[in-house]
Amino acid sequence: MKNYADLWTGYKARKSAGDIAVLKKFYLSGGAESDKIVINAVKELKDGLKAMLGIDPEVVYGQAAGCAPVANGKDIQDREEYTVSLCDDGVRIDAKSGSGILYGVFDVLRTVSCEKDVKAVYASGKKVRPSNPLRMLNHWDNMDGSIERGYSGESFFYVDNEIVIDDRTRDYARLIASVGINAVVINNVNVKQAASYMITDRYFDKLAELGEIFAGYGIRLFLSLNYASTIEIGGLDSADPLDENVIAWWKTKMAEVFDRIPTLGGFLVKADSEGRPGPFTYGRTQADGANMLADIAKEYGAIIIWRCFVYNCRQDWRDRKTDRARAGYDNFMPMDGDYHDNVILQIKNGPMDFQIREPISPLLGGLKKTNQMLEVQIAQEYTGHQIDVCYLIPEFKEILGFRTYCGGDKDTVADIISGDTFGSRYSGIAAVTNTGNDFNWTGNYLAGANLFGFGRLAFDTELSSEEIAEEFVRMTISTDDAVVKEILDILLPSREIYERYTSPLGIGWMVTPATHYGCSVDGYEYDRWGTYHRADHLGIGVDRTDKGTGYALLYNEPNASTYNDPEKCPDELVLFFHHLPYTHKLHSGKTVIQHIYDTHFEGYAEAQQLAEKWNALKGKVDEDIFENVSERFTRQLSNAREWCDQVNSYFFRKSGIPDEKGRQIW
Ligand code: GCW
Repeated sequence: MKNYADLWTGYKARKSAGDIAVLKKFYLSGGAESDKIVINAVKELKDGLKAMLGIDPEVVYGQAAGCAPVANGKDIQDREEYTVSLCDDGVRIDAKSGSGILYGVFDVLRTVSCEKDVKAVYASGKKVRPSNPLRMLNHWDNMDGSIERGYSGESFFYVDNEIVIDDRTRDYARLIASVGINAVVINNVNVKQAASYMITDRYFDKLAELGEIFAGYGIRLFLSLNYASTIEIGGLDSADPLDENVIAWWKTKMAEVFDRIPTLGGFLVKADSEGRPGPFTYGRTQADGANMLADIAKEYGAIIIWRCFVYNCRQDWRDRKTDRARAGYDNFMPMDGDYHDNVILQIKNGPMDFQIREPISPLLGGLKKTNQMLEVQIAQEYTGHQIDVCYLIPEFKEILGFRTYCGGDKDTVADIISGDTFGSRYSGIAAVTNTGNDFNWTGNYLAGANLFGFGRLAFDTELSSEEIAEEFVRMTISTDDAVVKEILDILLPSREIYERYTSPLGIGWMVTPATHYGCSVDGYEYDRWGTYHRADHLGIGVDRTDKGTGYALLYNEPNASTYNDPEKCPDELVLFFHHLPYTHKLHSGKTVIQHIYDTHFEGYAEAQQLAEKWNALKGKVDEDIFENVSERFTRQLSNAREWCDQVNSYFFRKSGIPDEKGRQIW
């Protein structure tokens, strides 16, 4: 018995939709028959079809007889794209590489698993090109087995400072490859203690083995790097990126690392952030640090992913000039064009941190001459710890669809990170992952929708939140239409419901310090982290306009003018940008204070409705899944109630303005 769930690679028996005879034969072209990705793909295909439909398909390599190719070589521009089409006696998957074949196979398995009609889906040939070059998961796993911001058990990569490789590791590779992930960082960006030694002989053999397993599923292994390795493990007294000894040390080190871990794709670096070392210590820029490492890594075809999460975390709360939201822009924008071509800047969204609602980072659409990646978080650090259900794909869709007005037609965040806008070679999207060694991988079973959904969306940013959620539910919970509908009704509104019972109008924070779960309105108000709501008896919000911190003006027009003006600013972000009286009228027609009361009462009531919906599914879904989610809902409701009552009481006590509807406020 496995001690973990198979989730969407579980392949339970399926009803055949339409004529499935065509699934008895597959023509694969693109990858070499001996390519280990192709071998894994064929095994997956055979295992999957056998388990779901009892079919053992014949697999033929190369050109299929009697059916014309749908896509010719010219159309297939990207090595990972694939085309699935039908011919008289079978299905063909055309690709340019093993990865393309693998993704094509997973496409077919998904179709069968969702009980869709294979002939209808592939009748006119389905061609899919990944939207993003890099589709990455960032693990914040520590080598002692703990996970920073982990809400689903311990790490499955590490126990007691050793790397673990077992069946779960292999199944993890399958699981994430099946949704299109092609890169993974396996250690926390806060690289300390044993993790600093990842790039030493102590771990090379295991890392090489792990890299090979991932490579078998088209996934590149990456490591987070300690910027001050020269000091911490190298015995030097400096990490100055322009120091010759430092450069020489890294040259020797990287030669060794890439020799011993040939599949390694490169490194992710958190520098000069929250106590981590970086080039600022030596009076150098972020570009100096990133370029030094990138120039050395380039020889090995590797890349340096450098995070833009650089800000002053020792701020004085009395200081109203320093604005954490600005920090990424201020630290990275001035050097646009200076970062070398194998550096990618990884831009956290939002610009503050991963709050339930923030504007889009102005670096996206600001930077024009720099490779860039978007960073989101599916670990629910600020969004309910995988206790509260919070399907995040609608939020990611909003981010991707945001028009930056950086010039030209292709100006959305999706365009930028796909590499289309500025023609960049390296770009993409990363998520801080929500996995751990819990049986169901993600704590709350429904949080699996975020892991599944992130991969699917990163691969195809055109997919809708609804389509993705439906695939997840059909593949992992139930194919019964009525059950599917009920679960979609829980997942789809869950993010907005979470937003309603937590912090209002884009102000964010108000969370319990350190853990970040549960309400504490003033928890961070008089602290050093730069995260304030500035509420007094008259009003609330942070003035980020031209009269305040000037942050609103970092956007391209017309976004800058929209955000700068409280009359134009969208309601959901208005307190992020403006300090407003409680009596200020929103576009909705409500006052700020009445909006706070209404959304909190509604949000709590809606959370109760979600729980009721789930409880009505007893007996209709697997008992373990039912119990897992049901238990989480119990905790979600007490959390939502606290948020509702504490936020409403706090603002009633500050403002003295009663609720128009006379509901109970404490
Ligand atoms: O939001 C903060 C988290 C830290 C995290 C940091 C980061 C890994 O609270 O735990 O550290 O973001 O993104 O680096």
